Amino acid sequence: MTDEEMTQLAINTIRTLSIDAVQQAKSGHPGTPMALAPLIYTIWNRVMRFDPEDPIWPNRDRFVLSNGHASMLLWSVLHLTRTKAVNANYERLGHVSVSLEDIRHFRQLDSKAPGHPEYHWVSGVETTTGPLGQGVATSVGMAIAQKWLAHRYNRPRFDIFDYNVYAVCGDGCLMEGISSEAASLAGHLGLDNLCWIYDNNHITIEGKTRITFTEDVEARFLAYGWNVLRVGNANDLERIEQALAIFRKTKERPTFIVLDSHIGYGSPHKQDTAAAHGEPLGDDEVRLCKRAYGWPEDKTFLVPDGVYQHFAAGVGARGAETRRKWAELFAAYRTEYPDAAEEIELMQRRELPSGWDRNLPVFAADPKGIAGRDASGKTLNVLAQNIPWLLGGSADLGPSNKTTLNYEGAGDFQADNPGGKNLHFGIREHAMAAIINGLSLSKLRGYGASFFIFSDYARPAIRLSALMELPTIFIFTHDAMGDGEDGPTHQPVEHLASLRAIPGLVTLRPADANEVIEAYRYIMQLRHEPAVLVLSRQPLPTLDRKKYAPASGVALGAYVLADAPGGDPEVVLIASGSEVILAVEAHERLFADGIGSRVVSMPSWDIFEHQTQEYQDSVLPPSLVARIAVEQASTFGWERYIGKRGRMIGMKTFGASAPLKELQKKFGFEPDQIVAAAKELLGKN
Ligand SMILES: Cc1ncc(C[n+]2csc(CCOP(=O)(O)OP(=O)(O)O)c2C)c(N)n1
Ligand SMILES: [Mg+2]
Repeated sequence: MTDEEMTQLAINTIRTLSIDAVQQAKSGHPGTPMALAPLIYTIWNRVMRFDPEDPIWPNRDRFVLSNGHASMLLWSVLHLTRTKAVNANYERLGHVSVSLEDIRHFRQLDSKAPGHPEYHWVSGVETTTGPLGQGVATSVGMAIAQKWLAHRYNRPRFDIFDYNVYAVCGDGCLMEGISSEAASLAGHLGLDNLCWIYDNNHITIEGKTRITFTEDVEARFLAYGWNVLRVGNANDLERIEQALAIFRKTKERPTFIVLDSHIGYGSPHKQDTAAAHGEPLGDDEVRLCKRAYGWPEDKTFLVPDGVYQHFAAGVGARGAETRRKWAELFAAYRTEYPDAAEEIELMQRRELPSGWDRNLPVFAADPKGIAGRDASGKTLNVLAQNIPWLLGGSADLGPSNKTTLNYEGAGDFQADNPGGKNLHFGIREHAMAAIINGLSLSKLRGYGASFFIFSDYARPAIRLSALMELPTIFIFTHDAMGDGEDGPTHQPVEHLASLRAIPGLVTLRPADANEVIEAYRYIMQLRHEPAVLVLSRQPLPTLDRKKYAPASGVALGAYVLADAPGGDPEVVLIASGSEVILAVEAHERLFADGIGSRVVSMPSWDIFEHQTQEYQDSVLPPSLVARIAVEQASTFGWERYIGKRGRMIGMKTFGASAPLKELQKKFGFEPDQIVAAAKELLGKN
């Protein structure tokens, strides 16, 4: 067999595995894998530096399949390259990541060939994709990470980090706003390590793109500052290879390759139609496709002789050699630069450097207090100095969010200063959150910030953080009605409830400056969960921790802050954030009136629910049914803590534009109103 024939056989193996898997599953997306098999083949077998033996080797090239519905491309190539599995402790397991059995069970329970690429579930998947646009936006974070890592760790003769990032996307990805945000930023930053390949097939689910998407995409990317290339035939391997070679030589600009393709390539009745996008071809059409490829029509899930070896000789050999050289390089680097090498190793395991929490501030009791965002800014500035790879920024609200790192040498990340620790995302919350995911997937500790109200603009990517189990950090300030005069457009109501509903996401709303520090202490130690920190704009009194319980209770999610004498309260007041101080004042007044109450500070439902039942019952004794929750947010969900007989002082409407004091009065967030509710509940009014 000639080389060319072998290559064609390998490409058709990707095609037919994809076709057979979709047919067997009776669902899935065959058309795009049929069209893009040559592209995937070329990137993987001819270009990428990826060692199937170690899919988490730090200097591997990254591959992102942003059009995640074409997942069979990835399952085919991971299988054919015999990529090995690793576990959550970053140990190599010896067996293959995606077996032929998995592919036979495409989209079935427990198969390592699920419907869409899932990071964490299948080794070799660099990021979860499926929500269109997320993959390409995340790839920008990966490219930023490479630039930052190279700047910090490379030394003369030691190119420890010099990998490239490849992302494949379709019409859907490019229609989604997030990709425009991300492409605009990538162009601004001149990320020449980033290559997007656009599957220009003129088809989406509803038909031809001429019904919705007729702009000049190439001109748009040129305007973003990208180098734009075009390959007019998706089956032309030499042209694809050439375009990828141009990418690798291009400096100071990311590369955008437009690849003209035919969805369902080879299918006599479905090629170039939307019907090829998202349904099985049908038995007859499958036969006709196989005939067109010169494939045995009756064979299913066939991997012809020589195909595994062909991938082993391509990406396998190149990857092994590159990784071997890198390992040698890194060994020498470790001798010359032991501290830098140790940082790299810690980072890979998501561990913290020793002394990571030294010099954290402690705030003395102060009735005037300090805003959550200010306490956060002080804490973050200390942590970022202790943890070199903690970096991030805001979507243009740094001065308001107090997330700017202003210590000497922190610097701004820009094309000409890739070592800067302040990222400027511009007003692009959605891309920001995806980029934070990309940083985290590259093992940096990334944070992103905005007003809490705009968490909505970032939410789809935050959700993916949780799905991927990434320790990302989102810092949202102006957490309730604190920006009073800005009015209801800027006052979050349902946001806490909505984020609390995301499985695995740790949402924290601290009550005072010391709770902010403890929240950070908790967050920094997370390795597999994202966290959202919800902070006040306005000053909050710093509680006297000699009088009240220590703020370390934050690590338990909720804790008894103040209690009735003898620990035998008639009523419990549960609050988070800025409302905790109101509950404390109500508690003091109730005490003066001879009513024993308990104040529970509850910064995090999620953390609290992970405590033992015994602890939870000690904070909220089941027999104590007189319960009042106070939170400047939607009442939605609080029933679980206040029970049928409890009261909730929360928001059932949007807020209003007025000074905070007036809003607090109007909506019931005053100690007297809490006292009145408690007395009413106890029948003592
Ligand atoms: C954010 C988002 N919206 C909608 C979908 C549902 N969806 C999946 S694929 C698709 C069409 C995508 O068209 P294109 O990217 O051109 O893919 P092709 O059919 O060409 O492979 C849609 C609407 C999705 N996955 N994500
Ligand atoms: Mg398309």
